[in-house]
Amino acid sequence: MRIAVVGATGMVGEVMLKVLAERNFPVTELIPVASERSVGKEIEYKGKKYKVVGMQTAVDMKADIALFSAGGDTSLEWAPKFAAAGTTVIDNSSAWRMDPTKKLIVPEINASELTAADKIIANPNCSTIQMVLVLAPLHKKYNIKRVIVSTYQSITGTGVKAVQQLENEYAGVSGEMAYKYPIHRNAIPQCDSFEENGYTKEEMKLVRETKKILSDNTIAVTATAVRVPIVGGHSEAVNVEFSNDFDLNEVRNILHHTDGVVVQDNNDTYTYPMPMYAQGKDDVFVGRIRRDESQENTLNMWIVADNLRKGAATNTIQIAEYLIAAKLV
Ligand code: 2RA
Repeated sequence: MRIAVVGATGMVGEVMLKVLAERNFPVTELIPVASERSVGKEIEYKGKKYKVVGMQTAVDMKADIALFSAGGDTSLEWAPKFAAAGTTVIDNSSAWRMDPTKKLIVPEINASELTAADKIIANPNCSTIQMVLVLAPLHKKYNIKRVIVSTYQSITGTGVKAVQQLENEYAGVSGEMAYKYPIHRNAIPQCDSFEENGYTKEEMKLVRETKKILSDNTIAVTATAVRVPIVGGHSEAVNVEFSNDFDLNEVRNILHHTDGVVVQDNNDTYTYPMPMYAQGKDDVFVGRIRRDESQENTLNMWIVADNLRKGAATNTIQIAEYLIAAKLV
């Protein structure tokens, strides 16, 4: 497979290259793509050096699949050009996620929706992916009425500038700010910009994308997204109200048998998910599973995943693996 990685020099792009190699993805030719200022730079993949090329050069090389992580504006401009050249695009930005003509895919949930006609496929937001992977089997069994989610998001979700800001604050030196406020010894209740309704874009991604991926607009979702000074992954406190009652052991058993989900839930051994454990792994970890005693048919959970892996790079590559296995590319 001729594979283009668009945004190859960025944080997610670098993880995509790592995961492609780890999973021994069938890459016959790699096309690292980045903005003009990075053209000519060398990147290494499986011990071989490749020169970064520009967007139009990459379009002309007619990759089979292009894995995009280059921001919404770049995707809006260039994904259609790759698609017109016959390349199937899997995009990590929010540009196409809510487009009614585009599929929003978490392979374990809805890859079967994909057809060969899908030339631009949207990868969901990282905080959405980890939540819906856990919610999907429970929705099927108990029917979700409402979700309340509070997130505790890693600074890696913002990118290199945020990681550098935290390192500078640790070192007590001033530098470029990714956030309006210091992130060291702080929690910032704002991920991305605000919308008219007072919610942030990040919070509304959780609301809108969850309904689309679960194909159920009746699900009520509300979210609060908070940035915290950690790097290993995103954590989420999730409260779910079902139409029907549930058995806690049955919930744990359903999740234990869900592909991509690992249950870490034992108070006696202080076993619960944490970003320091999830970092570098592709699974979504769920624990602190307990009944919400304040309301019937309602469950509390704690969900953690590496936002750069299952939240971005790995989910993208799993979509590509599905396309190949289903002979859709
Ligand atoms: C964030 N989910 O964490 C967003 C984009 N990666 O900032």
